[in-house]
Amino acid sequence: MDSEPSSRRELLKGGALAVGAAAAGASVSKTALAQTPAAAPALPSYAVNEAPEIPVSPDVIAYGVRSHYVKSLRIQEDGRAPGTTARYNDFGLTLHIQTPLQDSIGTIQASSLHYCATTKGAFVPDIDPAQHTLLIDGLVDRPRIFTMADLRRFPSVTRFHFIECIANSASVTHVNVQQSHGTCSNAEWTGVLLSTLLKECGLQDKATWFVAEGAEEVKGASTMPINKAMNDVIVAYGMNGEPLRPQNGFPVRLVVPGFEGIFNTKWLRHIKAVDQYQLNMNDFGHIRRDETSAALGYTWGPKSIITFPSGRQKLPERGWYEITGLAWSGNGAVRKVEVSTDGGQTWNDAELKGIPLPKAHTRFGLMWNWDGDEHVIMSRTTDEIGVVQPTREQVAKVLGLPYSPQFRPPGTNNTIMPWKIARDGSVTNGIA
Ligand SMILES: Nc1nc2c(c(=O)[nH]1)N[C@H]1C(S)=C(S)[C@@H](COP(=O)(O)O)O[C@H]1N2
Ligand SMILES: [Mo]
Repeated sequence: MDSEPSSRRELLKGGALAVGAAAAGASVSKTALAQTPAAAPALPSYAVNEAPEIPVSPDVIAYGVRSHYVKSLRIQEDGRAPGTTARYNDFGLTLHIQTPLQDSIGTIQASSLHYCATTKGAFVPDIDPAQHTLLIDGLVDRPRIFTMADLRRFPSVTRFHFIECIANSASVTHVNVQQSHGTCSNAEWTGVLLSTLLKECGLQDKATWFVAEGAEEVKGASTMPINKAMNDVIVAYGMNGEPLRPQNGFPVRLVVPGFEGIFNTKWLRHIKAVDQYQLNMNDFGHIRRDETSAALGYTWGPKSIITFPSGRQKLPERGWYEITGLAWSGNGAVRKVEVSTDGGQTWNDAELKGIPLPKAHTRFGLMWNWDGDEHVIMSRTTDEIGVVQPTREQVAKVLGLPYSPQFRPPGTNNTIMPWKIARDGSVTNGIA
């Protein structure tokens, strides 16, 4: 009986000593260390406010709020503060709300911080799920209307996927990650595979495309290849453990893994199987009448971004830091992430945190001892089908476009993003 606790004590002692030795970078014998134990620092004291000084409202008990010390917030596109007027463009009201990826921890965005985008005059509709239905018709043997309760009776899937708007990384002058990459988020989605519902309705062989439209006035409709529907599209009602938020499509939306954000139809009302490409308002700039070119062209290539240290952050002193960020690809799972701390001359393999999931964010990290000099840091990822995240220079070359240091690829931009660390530790956009 006695031996177990004492040997455990030995083990703990040994463990602590081993850590001490590693930290000191010294190879000292256990006995030598044991004779000179470091004095434990005194725990600093501070005043802890306890109830009833901090009132706990019924809302806090019923739903919960984060600590008031945590300030991370979404912003409107281009850095506008929350609550300011949305941008009007030729199509009507276009609103992008960006997630603070620079503050993100782990791989998912809390639903309250997930980015939001509406297009072409869309406003967030207030939908009663008890009234809402989804119609599937067109080239099917048994057209059918599903209530939300009907959808819950089918076998569900729960999967992590990113959604990324084509407008993400639309400029090269952004000052921080929220502006450069905040129109992309990763969440856990729960729902029924669209293939399950299409089979239930007796999808006909001649169907080659499908159209999905939303419940709001402008419908947010898109046309997609039927092969995508039969592969991995989710008719999702759940997000991060609860029903979707209204801004993200409550009560039901499409999640079209890996495709540009616009295809992830929110407030989903109608799916129609068709045998040719249908032109919708959403398809401006996206027209692809050929199914293969559509499937390839709508898919996000491999992409990654360093979230720390990144624009507007500051390293307080030289020494060890974990360079960390997120990587993803519309082609499948992330296979590899490399980090450069010398402007892309040499690359080091980063550690992938957890098992990379298909078409989902993967967090990476690389320990780095900052020497106090100026550095340009950047990450690049390779996905499971072997595609490597390109530089802007490579994209310009492939597209035959003139390259300048400020070159911004047309369409989806998945190019490598550099951050510049100055001698005072401040971090800025490394492109300009
Ligand atoms: N019905 C409908 N679906 C829509 C939109 C819309 O305006 N209406 N916006 C699309 C766009 S442009 C994007 S990028 C994604 C954003 O999804 P999120 O707001 O959940 O991040 O939803 C898409 N689905
Ligand atoms: Mo979008």
